[in-house]
Amino acid sequence: MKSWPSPPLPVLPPDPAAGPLRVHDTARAEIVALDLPRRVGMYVCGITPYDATHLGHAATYVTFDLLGRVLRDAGHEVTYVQNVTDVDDPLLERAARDGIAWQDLATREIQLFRDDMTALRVLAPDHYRGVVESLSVIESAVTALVAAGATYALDGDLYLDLAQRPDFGSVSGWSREHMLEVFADRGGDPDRPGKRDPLDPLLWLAARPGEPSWPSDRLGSGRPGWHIECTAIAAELLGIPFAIQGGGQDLIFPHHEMSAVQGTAMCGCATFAQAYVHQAMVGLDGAKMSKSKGNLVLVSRLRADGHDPMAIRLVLLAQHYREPWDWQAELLDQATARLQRWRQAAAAAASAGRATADAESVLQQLRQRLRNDLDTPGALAVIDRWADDASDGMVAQAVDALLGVRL
Ligand code: 5CA
Ligand code: ZN
Repeated sequence: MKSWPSPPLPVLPPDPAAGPLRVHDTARAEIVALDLPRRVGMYVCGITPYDATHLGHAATYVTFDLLGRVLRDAGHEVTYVQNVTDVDDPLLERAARDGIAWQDLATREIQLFRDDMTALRVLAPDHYRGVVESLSVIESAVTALVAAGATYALDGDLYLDLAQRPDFGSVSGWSREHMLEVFADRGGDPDRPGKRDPLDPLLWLAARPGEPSWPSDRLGSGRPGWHIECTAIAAELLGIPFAIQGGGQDLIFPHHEMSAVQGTAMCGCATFAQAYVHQAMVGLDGAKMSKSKGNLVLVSRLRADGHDPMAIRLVLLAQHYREPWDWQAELLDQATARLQRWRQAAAAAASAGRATADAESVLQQLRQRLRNDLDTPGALAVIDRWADDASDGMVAQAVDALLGVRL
């Protein structure tokens, strides 16, 4: 489906001393130096469009925007794929509650998300894919798993048989007890009688009265389970294995664990993605900000209240992606003041119209910080110091190219 317009990406002087990009990989539970080919694939889990973009979503997509910028700056060609879960239980339930067609709810919220991403200057994915438009790809993926003998049927529904999958657990590293604690709350059905293992993920849900379904000669009418949508879309557009699987930490289990184990079962290979990068949860008053709880601060609300989207972006960048944090209005005040300081410095530098050795050092420090596990608080401190004795217009270009903040 249509994504959104990408902002222009300034070209920076090449970096002769580009070191490896270091980032935290959930599967290895440590910061790793990424060893990647020039062309890399990045798959980031997109929204389920039943409510408007909140700051937790924005934090996740700005983090992966940043990772994409840093990869490009290090000379990689990035293919960025993001999905939209435009049919799934939470969307159907919300549409029924609000007396609106699920398709209309999805269309409205996807458009709002596009507008928010555009305002935040998030580079658009190369492929923005909904589930509904990917049904034949997903159907083929499930069919391949059936043909490989990796599945079993239960009253017309299909499950992956985890007992056959020795790599299950390798993404999260969680114990079975931990998995079982959260599975039901995160879309799983551990208590369904007849499942071989309570954790087995649903691949295909046979048509139910009153629910949307699509015909399938091979599987019978139905609709896909949640995890297989991401496995199938990533496999089609990036191939398995690909470089980076991303999303919020709430997706580590079951979503990314299941997407990965389904992916390795499909390709008969050992790895689904080379690194799993996860954004910590953004909260409000001590609880995870979530559409299901309704404790939301919406990007669109802040924009409508007249806040500069670049200040909103700076609030997000001021937090390290692996540290959970709570939204507070003062954070936006601080970011607004910081943006003003930076803009004054950029204007002063532009009118002075000169490039100095200082700018090269700022750029180098910025790159160093970001390549070190996306150290955005450190990167912002570099620009703060520059703004204190502003001397060079090139820094504004670097702030735009690497941090996505237009001064
Ligand atoms: N459609 C699925 C992924 S395939 C989904 O999780 N959708 S979502 O709308 O619930 O979330 C969209 C993205 O925002 C996911 O990557 C999720 O991990 C992330 N996210 C959701 N809530 C928060 C939060 N409070 N803080 C940070 N990230 C969040
Ligand atoms: Zn996903």
